[in-house]
Amino acid sequence: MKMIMRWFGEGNDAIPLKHLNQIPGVEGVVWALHDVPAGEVWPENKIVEVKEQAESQGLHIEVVESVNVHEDIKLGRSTRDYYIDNYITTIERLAEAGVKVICYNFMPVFDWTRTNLYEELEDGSTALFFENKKIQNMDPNELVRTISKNSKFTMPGWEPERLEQLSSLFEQYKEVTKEDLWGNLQYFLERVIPVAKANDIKMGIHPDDPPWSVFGLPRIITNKEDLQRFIRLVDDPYNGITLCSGSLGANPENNVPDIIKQFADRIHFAHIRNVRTYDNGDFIETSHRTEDGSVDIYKVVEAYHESGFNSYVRPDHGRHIWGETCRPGYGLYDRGLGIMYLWGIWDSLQRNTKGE
Ligand code: DNO
Ligand code: MN
Repeated sequence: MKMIMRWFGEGNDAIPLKHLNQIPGVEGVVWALHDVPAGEVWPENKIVEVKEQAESQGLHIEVVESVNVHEDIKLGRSTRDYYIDNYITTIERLAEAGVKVICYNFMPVFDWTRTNLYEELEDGSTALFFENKKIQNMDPNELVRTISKNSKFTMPGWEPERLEQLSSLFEQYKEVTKEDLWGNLQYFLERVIPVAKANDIKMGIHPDDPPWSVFGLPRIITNKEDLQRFIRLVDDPYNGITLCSGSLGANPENNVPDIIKQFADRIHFAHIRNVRTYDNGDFIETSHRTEDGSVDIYKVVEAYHESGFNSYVRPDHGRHIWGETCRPGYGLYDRGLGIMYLWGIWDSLQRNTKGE
């Protein structure tokens, strides 16, 4: 496992790079230029700036999350070629800076969706929560207000300028079926994957979060069958997956360890976190420990280990603990604890395999 931590950039993340570097086994940051709107080319000087900041603290920048896909590409509008060209230029510039993996998603309008960013767990810690009934009766604008109001940081996927066009986006998606979305994804991949390959950058799609349709918008990367269809759209190792145990695990029908074993050679980036699921479709993010949630994190790590996985891993989200005030899901402490849990499992599996 190549352990990395997400970092939102100077001034946009309360956690100093130095602190990330102090977590055992962390070798790099997962980053993005969060102030560049989806669809625009990432400026070279800003890429170099992040590279220099990270490297000065002994951390590499080999994984980017996310280069967001412009809505016109997902909608299949005639302007998509312009945005795909921009995407390609960004890929080339990132390759130049030494980036090896790009994580992205193909979810219409919203990225991850939760109803409360600070739901209290039994021990007084707080975590991101999804309440199924609440979302079914909710106006999407209200959700946007809740999310933006509750965070002093810009939340990736919830950028105000993108969300200003909410009603017009919803109007446009009315016409778009799941099959249309598959077609638009294929169109995007057929142009982007050859460039990624030529630049030795592996693309990893992040599954939909939650892995089902929200607000009637189509969602297509939700389970094993979808992933199977996805990898065949462009059957090339550079067309890969960011396997998120928490996103897929929000649906109890998804057997995450099994999915990992099936797609191991196409997983370029692993997000590992736990969620506790409920029969009514609610779920809450918990600590990484298997006993605390519904995803068997031991078996998740074991599945990677058995598959000879040697790519990037991040602890994805964590709870807010020890009085930390920070970006929802991205505190230092619980993610640090998560990393040590993952190393604990990994290191003992290593020893057992070697018979030491
Ligand atoms: C949820 C998170 C996501 C992820 C984006 C990637 O599990 O990892 O917010 O960052 O969907 O594009
Ligand atoms: Mn994830």
